[in-house]
Amino acid sequence: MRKLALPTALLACASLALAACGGGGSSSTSAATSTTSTTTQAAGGGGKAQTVAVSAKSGSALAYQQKTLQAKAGNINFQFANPQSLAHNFCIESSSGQQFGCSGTIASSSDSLAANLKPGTYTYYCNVDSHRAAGMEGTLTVK
Ligand SMILES: [Cu+2]
Repeated sequence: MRKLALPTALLACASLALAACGGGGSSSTSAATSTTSTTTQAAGGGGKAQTVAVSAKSGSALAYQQKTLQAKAGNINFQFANPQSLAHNFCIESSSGQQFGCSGTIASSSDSLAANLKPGTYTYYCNVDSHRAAGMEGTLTVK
């Protein structure tokens, strides 16, 4: 009996969906019909993070090469390149002033800043000294 039982079980497994035999982990069979799930607003529905390139102007201008940037809502990886020997960075704030961080302050190099952004209009700027006031900023539109 025992010798037969095991192969039979294996056969049964093989003929069924693999998940039915191997898994068994998700014990979410509690049929709770009363609770309404509120987890449908999970963040990052977009999947992979997109990459948006931005750079400081060459030369010594206190400005970015791009006056505007566009991105899709979700996880965004901003790749900031600074060809200047003068240090700059790349920071983001929302139209209401919420800060989303800055890249490293770098010279003759590049760095990245990751942010999860909702649709809206944002400002990106360099927070080194008075660079922003001098015009080192731009508008980021997230759709
Ligand atoms: Cu700067």
